[in-house]
Amino acid sequence: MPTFCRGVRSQLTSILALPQAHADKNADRWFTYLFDTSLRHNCGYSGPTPYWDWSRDHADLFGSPVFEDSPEYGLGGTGDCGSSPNADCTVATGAFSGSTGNFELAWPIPHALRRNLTLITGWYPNELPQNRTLGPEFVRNSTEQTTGDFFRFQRAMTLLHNHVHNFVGGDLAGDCPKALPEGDCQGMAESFTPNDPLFWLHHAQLDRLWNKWQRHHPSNFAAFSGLPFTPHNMTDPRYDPGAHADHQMTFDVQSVPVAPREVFDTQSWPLCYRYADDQE
Ligand SMILES: [Cu+2]
Repeated sequence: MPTFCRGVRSQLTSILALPQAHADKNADRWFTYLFDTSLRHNCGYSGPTPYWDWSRDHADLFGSPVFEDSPEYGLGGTGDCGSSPNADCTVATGAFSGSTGNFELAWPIPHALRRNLTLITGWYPNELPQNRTLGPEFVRNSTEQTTGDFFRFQRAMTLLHNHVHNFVGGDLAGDCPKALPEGDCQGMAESFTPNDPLFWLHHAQLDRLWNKWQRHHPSNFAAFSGLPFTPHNMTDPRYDPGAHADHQMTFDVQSVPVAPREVFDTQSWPLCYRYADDQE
């Protein structure tokens, strides 16, 4: 499945220059779309856009087929984090294995893909174990019990979002490469989480859930507010009371700004895609 494509890396880095892109649903949709478009234009990719429905694998996340060892279709498993002092969780199996030499990451320093699969419990107080939160029940409640309330839906998605990043660890969790002094990574973690190709499968899944929520009830479809994680804290720099459906989001120097309203409907221009399990 994954074909190595030179040039995408640099494109990606420029798409990535925006921390905001990681924070909310519509930015996510456009961001994933830009990456997908780049794969098609620059690499000639013409297949479907994959997503990882981790809720199906929640009972045994470690055994999920996405982590298979096959160099042809497997994304590889966890890395070696402890066999020697230099071990840096480098992924040694699957298509992106460091040993194949055809997948080298450039940012924040040249390094091989890293993962450190770890099931975290008690990350937040009074919280269910990570793998239960990622299960179908929580997902169903999030999409079906939050009608008309974008903020509550967004909060549930943020929790799911963070859990997967943290479970996979390594690049996806923004762990600093060992070869770089910890201080040099300060504030940069988010900028290299997309190093792991799994990033796109995870974000496509979140986009799919937003789409599901939008179609669950008419009052959800265009429900959007720019409020991020902490609405009670007005000093949070991520709090943007001015954000609304027509607010132009700028991404990078290469792409035109886009307003949330333009990406509400995945099935119309400019997006034009449909999820395989969408109702006609
Ligand atoms: Cu993310």
